[in-house]
Amino acid sequence: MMIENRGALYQSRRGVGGASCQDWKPPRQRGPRSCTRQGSGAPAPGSGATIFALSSGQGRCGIAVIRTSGPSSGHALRSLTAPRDLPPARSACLRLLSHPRSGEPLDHALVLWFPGPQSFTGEDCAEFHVHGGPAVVSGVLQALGSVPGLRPAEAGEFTRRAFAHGKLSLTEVEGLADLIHAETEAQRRQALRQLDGELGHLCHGWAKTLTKALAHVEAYIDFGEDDNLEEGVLEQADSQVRELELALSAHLRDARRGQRLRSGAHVVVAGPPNAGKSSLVNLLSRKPVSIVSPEPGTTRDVLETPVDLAGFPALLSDTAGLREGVGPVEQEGVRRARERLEQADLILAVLDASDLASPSSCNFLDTVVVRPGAGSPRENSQRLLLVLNKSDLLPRGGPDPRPDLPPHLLLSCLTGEGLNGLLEALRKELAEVCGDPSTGPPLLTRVRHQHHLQGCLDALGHYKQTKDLALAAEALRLARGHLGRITGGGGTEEVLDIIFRDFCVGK
Ligand SMILES: Nc1nc2c(ncn2[C@@H]2O[C@H](COP(=O)(O)OP(=O)(O)OP(=O)(O)O)[C@@H](O)[C@H]2O)c(=O)[nH]1
Ligand SMILES: [Mg+2]
Repeated sequence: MMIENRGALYQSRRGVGGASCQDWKPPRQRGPRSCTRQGSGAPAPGSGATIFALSSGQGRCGIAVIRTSGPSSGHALRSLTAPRDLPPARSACLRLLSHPRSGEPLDHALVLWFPGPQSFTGEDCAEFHVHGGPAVVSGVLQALGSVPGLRPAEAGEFTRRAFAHGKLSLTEVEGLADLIHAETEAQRRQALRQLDGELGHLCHGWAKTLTKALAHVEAYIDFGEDDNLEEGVLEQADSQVRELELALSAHLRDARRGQRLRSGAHVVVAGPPNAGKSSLVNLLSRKPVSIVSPEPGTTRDVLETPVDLAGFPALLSDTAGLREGVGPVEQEGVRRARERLEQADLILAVLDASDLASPSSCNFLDTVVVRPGAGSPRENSQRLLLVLNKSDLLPRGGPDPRPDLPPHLLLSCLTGEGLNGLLEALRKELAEVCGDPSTGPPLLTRVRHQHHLQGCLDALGHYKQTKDLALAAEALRLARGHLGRITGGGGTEEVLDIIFRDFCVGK
């Protein structure tokens, strides 16, 4: 905030010097309002009914878990089980399940009773751990459907109820969705950290700082002329805002990383023809994605495959060998390869170690890899790993084929020698590209987080620019509102619908 005109502004608010703040109302609440989890406030759509669903995966399996949530859960449990009394809370008990109408036995199952609010959803919940045969599962689901007040759950409805009852914040809900969809180790770690509330805690910490700054500004508005007001309250608010701006900007710069961790980094394999690019793609993806042949120019299109690369999710692209003076089809392949290179987060540059002096190798080194001393590092945040393939063709134990090259790895796709080293290098590179979920601050994994962080920063920008104390306080409130919305405060129904759509029925 520009504080040089403070005195005049303070006067203007008191109606002495101007009308700019005539409509301003005294702050209703000056004490710290922490942004603790309170639930969404709104009841989950359709809450009141008791819902049930199969919560474990579909298909034949050893054990299947069916659960209910809602006020009739206890009644449902009693209706299906013999003996009919409720088991002790949160203890597994073996019960005979039978159909409440026909009395037909359905299964011997472990049942659990979770009286609300100490349950996943915060409501009364019951779980039936039945044998996983399709007929058992459908029999128990039908039996539950025959209990009055029960209906099948919709996708994500259990989690939506947990959110509505303040059991999970929105970032934790997202963490849970990510955990269910996690396919790689890094994704699992990241999702678990988010589910554990790390991102939420970070936002709460930021919101607390804003609450303090706001309290200082409001105190000045109310008591600016009083002698007993601590010296420099506005300066304190300004320095709190400055620190926060730095922290938020740093996180925003890293936002792409978290998103890559959720959706996969773009790893593009490129190089001159016949270097072994397709062989490497097949080796890394452990399946025959691309045709491999001794004929240069075999790959002409971009071939994509999602892979787990050293624990990180990646979209691996095989591309046409880069060379000039070829027919129109291959030329188009080369154009597509170059286009894909532009979009890469990480380039796996492959050269034939036994053919480094060829014109296509030299050209690739000059144009894509950039030799040491030849120019600037890569412009954007794009990273590159240089791989010299076909090391088996080099004399055993011989000298490095080109010591003047940038740092590189020797590999043989044929024998697999050097693969572990490459995977380790990939792990390090991808930890840079996607962020390392084992260490460091929690990542912003969604555009939604990025949007609100940017909104918060914009509001702080207004705070700094305005000379009007009332507007400055309003900007701080706006900034805090953005942080609150990351964890779910005041979330609109549409946002909630989008987030809960990621869930399956039974979660
Ligand atoms: N000796 C040896 N041969 C290899 C190795 N890797 C690949 N090759 C052979 O090199 C030839 C070209 O391999 P590809 O994987 O098709 O090469 P590419 O770079 O995809 O080729 P284009 O698609 O034509 O650009 C094939 O005959 C492979 O068997 C290796 O590590 N050692
Ligand atoms: Mg190929």
